[in-house]
Amino acid sequence: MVMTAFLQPELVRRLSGQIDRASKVTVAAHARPDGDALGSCAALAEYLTTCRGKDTAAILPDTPPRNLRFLLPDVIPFLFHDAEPENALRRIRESDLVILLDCSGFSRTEGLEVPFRESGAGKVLIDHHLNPETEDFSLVFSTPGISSASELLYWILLEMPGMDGNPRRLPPRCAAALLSGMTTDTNNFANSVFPSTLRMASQLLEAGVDRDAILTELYQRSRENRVRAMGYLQNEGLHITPEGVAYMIATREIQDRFGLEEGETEGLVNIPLSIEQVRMSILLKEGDGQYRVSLRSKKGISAQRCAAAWFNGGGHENASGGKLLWPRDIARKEDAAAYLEMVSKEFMK
Ligand SMILES: [Mn+2]
Repeated sequence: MVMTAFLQPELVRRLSGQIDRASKVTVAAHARPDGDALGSCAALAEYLTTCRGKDTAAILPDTPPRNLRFLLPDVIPFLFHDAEPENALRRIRESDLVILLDCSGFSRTEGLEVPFRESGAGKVLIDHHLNPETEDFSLVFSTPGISSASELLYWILLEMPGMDGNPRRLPPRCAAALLSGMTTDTNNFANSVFPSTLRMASQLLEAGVDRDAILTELYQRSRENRVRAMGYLQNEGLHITPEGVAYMIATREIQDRFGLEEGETEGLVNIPLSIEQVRMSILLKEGDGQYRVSLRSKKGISAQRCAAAWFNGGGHENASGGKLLWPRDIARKEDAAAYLEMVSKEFMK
């Protein structure tokens, strides 16, 4: 028996029953998908197709960044709402079961929030963020004390009928996607690593997953300009407040100068935490009418509370996200640095 303490067998039985009764199953995750969002969706889609024979599709609000596209299955449809809105919406209408992963609720699917909420499909949540929107779901797996949605899904799949807790029974692409999602969410085993996380990694390696190939895809295929942009932001763009908050602002101008693509600032926000006096790190990335905000904090400082109080967001205790809008939160986009200095004074006192 591999059951981990955070998983209730009764819930897994109910999930399995819902899968049995469904004919069209759709998996989904949050906007601007990261490795855990895409990895958990790809893994579950592979499982549902290969092991359960279900008509399966995945719907994501946005096209994933280039470095994550190796996770996309060959034959299972992955529909991106920004690229093919009609097909994505039709699929939601046709689905009789929706499983949302790596996402505290439908509000994090942005443009898909209302279509998902209005859908008559059964709805299941599998997630590891704080404060899940449980009222929208008939079945909720919510475990904040775990590395990733991919890890939570791993332990769920091992409890499914016929698996006998044996990871060798997972389809190979499913196993690889789970290890990929967990690897990115732990920042390659640097954060949010629990005993169960290392057990999962160990079991998947024993089952034959090629971790070196995954690392090559995730961390050794960057464009030169990405590294140069990261260097520029850490040099000219890094500010540290007297209260120990580091911040960087990737303006549109900087993004254009380096030709930065979606997802290419991934990981940057973690770097200032290596400085001794820095207790929290904030990265702002300029978009249309808003900055997207990433926050990371050291133990004892809650990035989650800061994101909720000042940046319209949330997530995990030490890793959160949000947004800063103008003219609502700040009058002009040029006021972002002054806002961050103010947040540092107010939040850290
Ligand atoms: Mn995650």
